[in-house]
Amino acid sequence: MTVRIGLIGAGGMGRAHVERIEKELAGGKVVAVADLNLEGAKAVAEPLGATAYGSGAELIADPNVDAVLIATFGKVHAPDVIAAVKAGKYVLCEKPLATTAEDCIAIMEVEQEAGKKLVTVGFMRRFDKGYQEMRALRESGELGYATLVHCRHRNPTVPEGYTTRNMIDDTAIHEIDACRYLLGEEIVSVRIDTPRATSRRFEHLQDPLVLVAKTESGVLIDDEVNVNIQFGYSIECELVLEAGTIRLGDQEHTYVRDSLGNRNAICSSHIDRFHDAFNAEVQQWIRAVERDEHTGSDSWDGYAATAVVDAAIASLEDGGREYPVTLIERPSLYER
Ligand code: ISE
Repeated sequence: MTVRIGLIGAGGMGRAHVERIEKELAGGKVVAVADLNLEGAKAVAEPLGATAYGSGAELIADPNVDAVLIATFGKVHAPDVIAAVKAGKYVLCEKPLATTAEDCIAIMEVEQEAGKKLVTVGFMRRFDKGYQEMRALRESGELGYATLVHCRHRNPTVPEGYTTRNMIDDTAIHEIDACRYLLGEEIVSVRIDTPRATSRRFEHLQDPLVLVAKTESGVLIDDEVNVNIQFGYSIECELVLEAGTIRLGDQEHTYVRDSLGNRNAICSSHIDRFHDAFNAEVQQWIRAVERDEHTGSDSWDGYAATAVVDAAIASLEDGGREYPVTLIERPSLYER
């Protein structure tokens, strides 16, 4: 069976997904593309022989669409996710699931009414071999239990429309989920520290910032979010355990050694840095849809991460005070 996919969002992320589905993955075909900018949707749809729509709602209602891939901005995700679930269609929604915990709860409610998990949240780092090995080694217990996680999330630059809020809900949300995944526990409190700002930013941004969080067992997480670092896209993560540390490998495939020293190329964006992880994630989703199964992160993961985001934003607006993260009771649909 070929899974007929409807893509909502014809921007950079959406186009990268089309490219992988058409050229690198098996079992899926993009049959419809929607974007509020209809011309943008047509530009992506026409070469594929797909139908273009000017809204997510029309695409979701198309009977030729089996499953929906959402790659729009986080703040417009919720209505499309809810409509897709109500239509009984599997959804792979790019992170964040929604930009408020309230919207994530609304999504979980319709999913519970549907009676099965239909929503996968695009936390692609869970498909990165480095993070997977880190988690497996921690779980083995060989190095004792975790006490700290040090994370660094550096982007070369961001566009003018990107806000300080986005540093948390669009950028740090990756580490929030990655730490939940690595540690297997929830985050219970968070604060935002604001160091001296870089001059290489748009005036309206508070860049860099550091998110400091604590988990149920007391593990301390620090995440440097630094989105105008100029030199490239750079993700670091070190898990500190009682008897050793585990550091995420870098992005290199080869090293050059010459008169200038030892070096490897540096990625310029998440699309190349996590290319293999994205492929693994989308391929697994297509295979699962074929079998009428859920895969990957679920709406609870989307909700729990956004609840941390909400508390972090409250901290940022309140001079960096520590805020508790309060979660609703986990509905049985999402029990592990
Ligand atoms: C973007 O949406 C991503 O998901 C990238 O991984 C992240 O590095 C970037 O800051 C976000 O804006």
